Amino acid sequence: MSFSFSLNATDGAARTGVISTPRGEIRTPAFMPVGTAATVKAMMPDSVRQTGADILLGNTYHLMLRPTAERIDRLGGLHRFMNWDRPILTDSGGFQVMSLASLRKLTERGVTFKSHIDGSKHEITPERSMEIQKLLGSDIVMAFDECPALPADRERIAESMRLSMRWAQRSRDAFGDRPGHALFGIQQGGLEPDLREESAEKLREIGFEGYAVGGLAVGEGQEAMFGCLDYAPGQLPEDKPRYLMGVGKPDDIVGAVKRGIDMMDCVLPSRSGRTGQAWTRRGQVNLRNARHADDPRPLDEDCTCPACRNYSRAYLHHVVRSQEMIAGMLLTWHNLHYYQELMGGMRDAIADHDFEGFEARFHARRAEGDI
Ligand code: PRF
Ligand code: ZN
Repeated sequence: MSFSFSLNATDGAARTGVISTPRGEIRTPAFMPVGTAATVKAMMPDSVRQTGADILLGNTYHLMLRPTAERIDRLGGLHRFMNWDRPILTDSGGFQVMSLASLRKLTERGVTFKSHIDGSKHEITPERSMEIQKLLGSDIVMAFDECPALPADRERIAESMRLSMRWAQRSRDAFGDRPGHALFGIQQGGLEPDLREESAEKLREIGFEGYAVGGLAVGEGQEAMFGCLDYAPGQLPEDKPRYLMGVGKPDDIVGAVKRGIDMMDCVLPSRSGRTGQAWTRRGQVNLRNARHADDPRPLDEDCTCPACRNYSRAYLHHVVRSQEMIAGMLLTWHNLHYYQELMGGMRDAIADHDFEGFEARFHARRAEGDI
């Protein structure tokens, strides 16, 4: 069986469909929980699946440093290593080098850097990134790219985008022919429509199984991001999945799907769960807040996750304040469950040609606020 994408319905620019892979189907729009270090922190893989996730994201950068891609390969690949047998998408490393590593040096060849863990020296090139992602056994491999933080001047954005496009070609050449596995190209070009188009044209020319919109959610703000998403997805092939990297809050996700995005990932639901933050239909709730201390009600009475079915706000408040491990476990579960419900709601609304109604209800409930 090979890798394919089929669209089931569209509503305006919004789309719903299915990505088929030998490791299972991915319903789109899809949210990918982040499993950076071969674990979605505080969650067992079966629990992640129970929240409704079809696919996880892993990271080249972290895994190459620890425990190394070669060790994971010797142990049977990332799926077996972390006990997740469904699809895994891996990011290619460049973006994480730029945000986490020290002494970074960028050349035509690739990037050299010192590990944020032990200061050891490493290099990633497009060829090495493809090799690492193959050793991991990733189902969806990302091309190796580079992305400047915004705001940046146009010349810097153009140069960086053109370097990423040369790396995209080298990534395609090094990836080779791997039936059942996909390589996604990554569009760059900041907030400049003509640079985004130049990037998209180059990627279309090379040819990929899917296309990411990269270089957004890097400091430009939601309005500017939506401004770019008003045209960027439309510059990419209609018959291939479109992935918005590293986004975002629930309202970012709804706005991105409305503009034609099929896949997203973000650490927010898992990371904020570990700091006592919950996301619900009524917006963000901070369980550390003293107003929950005596509250016998569930976090969200409409939610069917274990945190909401079995525990009170008072209990969640207590374990957050006491820094008990179960606080991170329950809130991560709830947040991932909420995100997956949100995606399912959007898939159904698009199939029913009622995305507008969905969006209106989404914003109305948040406007009421937490009660
Ligand atoms: N490129 C890669 N990974 C990323 C990004 C990117 O531009 C972003 C930007 N939001 C997040 N993760 N390779
Ligand atoms: Zn819940």
